[in-house]
Amino acid sequence: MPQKPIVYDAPTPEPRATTVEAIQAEILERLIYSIGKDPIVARPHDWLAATILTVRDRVMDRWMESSRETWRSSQKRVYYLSLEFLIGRLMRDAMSNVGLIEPVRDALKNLNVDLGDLVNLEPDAALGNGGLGRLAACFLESMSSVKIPAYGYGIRYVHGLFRQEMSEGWQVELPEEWLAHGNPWEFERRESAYEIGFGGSVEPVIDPDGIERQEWRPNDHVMAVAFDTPIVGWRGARVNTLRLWSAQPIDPILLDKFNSGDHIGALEESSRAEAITRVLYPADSTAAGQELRLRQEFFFSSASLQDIVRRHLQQYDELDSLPDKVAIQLNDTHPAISICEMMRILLDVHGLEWAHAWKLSRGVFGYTNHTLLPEALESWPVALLERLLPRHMQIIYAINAEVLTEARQRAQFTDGQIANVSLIDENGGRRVRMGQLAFVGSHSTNGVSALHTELMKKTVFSDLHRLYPERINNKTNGITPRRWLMQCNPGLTKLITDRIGPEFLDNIDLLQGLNAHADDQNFQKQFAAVKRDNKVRLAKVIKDRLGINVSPDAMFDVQIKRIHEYKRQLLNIIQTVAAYDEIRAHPERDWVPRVKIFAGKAAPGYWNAKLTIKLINDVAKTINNDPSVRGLLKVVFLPNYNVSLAEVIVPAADLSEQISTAGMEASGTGNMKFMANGAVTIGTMDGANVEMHKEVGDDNIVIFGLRTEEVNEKRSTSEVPRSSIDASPRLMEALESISSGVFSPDDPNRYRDLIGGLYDHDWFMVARDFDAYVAAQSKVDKLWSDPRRWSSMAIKNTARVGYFSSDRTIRQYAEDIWGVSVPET
Ligand code: 26V
Repeated sequence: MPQKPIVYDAPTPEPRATTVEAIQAEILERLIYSIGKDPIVARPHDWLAATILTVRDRVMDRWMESSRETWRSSQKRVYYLSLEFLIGRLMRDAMSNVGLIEPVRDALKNLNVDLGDLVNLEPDAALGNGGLGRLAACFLESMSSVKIPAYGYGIRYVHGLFRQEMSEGWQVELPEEWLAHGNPWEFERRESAYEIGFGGSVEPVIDPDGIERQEWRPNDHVMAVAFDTPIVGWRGARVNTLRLWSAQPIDPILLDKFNSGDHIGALEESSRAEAITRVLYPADSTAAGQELRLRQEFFFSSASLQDIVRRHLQQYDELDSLPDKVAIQLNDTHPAISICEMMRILLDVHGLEWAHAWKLSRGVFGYTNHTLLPEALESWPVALLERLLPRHMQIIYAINAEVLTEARQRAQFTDGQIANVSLIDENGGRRVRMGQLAFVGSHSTNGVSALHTELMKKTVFSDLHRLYPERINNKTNGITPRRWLMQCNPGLTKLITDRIGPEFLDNIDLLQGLNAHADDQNFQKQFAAVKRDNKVRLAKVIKDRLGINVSPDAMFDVQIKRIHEYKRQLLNIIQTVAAYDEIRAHPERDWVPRVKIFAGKAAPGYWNAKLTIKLINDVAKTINNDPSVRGLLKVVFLPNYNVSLAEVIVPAADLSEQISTAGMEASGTGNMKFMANGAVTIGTMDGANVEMHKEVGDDNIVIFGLRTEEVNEKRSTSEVPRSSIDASPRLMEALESISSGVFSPDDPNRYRDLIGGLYDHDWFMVARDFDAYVAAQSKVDKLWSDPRRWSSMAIKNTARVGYFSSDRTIRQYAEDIWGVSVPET
């Protein structure tokens, strides 16, 4: 039902002035009238809030204009559903995108406040685990920048990803409090609140027109309340909305209980509701399987779907146009229950017939797969779904019946193939496979790099691919060049601008213009000088946080990402130990000084990952304190890796470690950030590394190791890793020193099992790839020893990063999946 006619041309006040004087006056005004602080007693957080409010004001007019424009022109809207948005800080991003950095800096200076200090005070919004969440954040920014009417939908977790501290080299998890000082960016929308049901029963009811429908009668309810954050694109192209849902009790004081004197009972009820959005699940490699996680998934899916359908009806007053006006992208399977919720709304609330609803629904959804690791593929016990979401379970059975009948009749599938495509996994206790649900409920299923997409077709989704051969497509990931080049590396941005002009700021492909300067000695020197400045800055962070001195003239060799066996931090640290042995054995040789920099969080329950962190710290302690190393090798583990820390480390990297076991990293996006900032990659033929290799050419990247097929072969034959260890005295020596306690004299057996795994199965090919990795590192040393060669490679990496812009990725989603036209500029 249309609620109220929309008036498109209502008056708005003049946009706020952007002069230094106007900004300065407004910051003061905000401080006094919005924060309630006298400038003479205001604390840094008060200045930060006042500054954010002042910046926010300057995106409001564009925000309103963007949404009016979408209403006025009846454009299709894109909804990006993600349980994670790893945003980091927003203030510098927003200021930079609307060109306010300089005037705000000057205004604050006049008020005796340093902008840099405020920027570093803003909490880092870590509502995500790693690559998947950061991709969602890059996509939001790109959708605004390329002018697509879009909404991000997610959860407003009270606690984002845990804060990592070190206790004697072990990871300790502490709760993170990003909302402790309030969040000036967000607008609470109490009027946009929806009831979310759980549990209860399903009853058939007869419509007035005699048709039987199903009605879900949940016995448990919570409210989803919207909090909106504006996301502004480059040069203010458009402002989209990130809408995050917060769970609140239906009636804050549950009057009946309250009146009957059960004050405590009423409050218990309210904390039970709020528990749903209290904390982000901190594992990104194993499906959690807890009921609370499923509640989170349904809670945010249902709220988002109700909101989307309400907005559509308000504008169009009918549902047939849904696929023409709405595209919903599912970021992995976490929001896949949305497909059932859409069907429930269409069937039970709006009385559509099954076939009609199914066609509309499938026309709307697209699904992105981000991992093929079996342990990360979500599935839920049928019994749990039946209890928590009985109507949705019925719908899953109905979808399954339709798909399996089609498989049998049209495609003549065998029993084995039927079992593969079924939404119900019958091995062990019966479970619903969310990947299969997402695939069959969408018109598009995409992978995130060329290699990953091919593997999807061959492995997890092979039979579904046979049944629906048009559905799988590739959309190689990207990163936003605004945050990951222009903002985090102003020195390099200025150098590039001086050399090829500022046009690349608006068309990142123009970085190609740098190719012509890659061998220009003068430019090489300037490029290296910028890198050195960034290394000096990082060296200071290392000194401040860890008390370790590192030389900015050494090669900064960096591996920063979640700690996981498939990412092989273990391979890197074993090679470090081998290098340590070599340096001591051959002090007379010409060693290239290196600083090995690690950072990353381990899932709290992932023992081998946590042990790897401890190993890195143990090795660091030994090597950094051994005088016979003469400073030629340093090892650094920077605690509490997050977006803000990445923004300091990435511009300072010389060498980017992208060394996952081939076939296991779906894409990687850190690899692209380093490339943009002129680091050389050492990597395997995995994920998007394959495409980076293609873009920069074999001479400008160092590739090593087993290819995907070789990994599969090794795993399927009886070949044992022992032979690679026996054949490599260097490896054997390093393994023996670690496993016998050289780095853990306080607990000599600490690493026995971890290293034992390499002799035993070596699932991740650490032993098998070791010699190739060592050879690749020697090649890196050689290249480094020729500074002109190295600079030329580094420059060419930056020059050729254009393909890995998330603007390109988003344009491809828009064209191939969403059916949204993108304006040329
Ligand atoms: C899975 C799970 C399982 C249930 C518990 C919570 C949880 C949270 C996240 C995930 C997703 C894991 C998949 C993932 O993060 N994939 C990464 O996606 C990046 C963006 O496409 C890609 O660059 C990385 O290669 C890929 O590992």
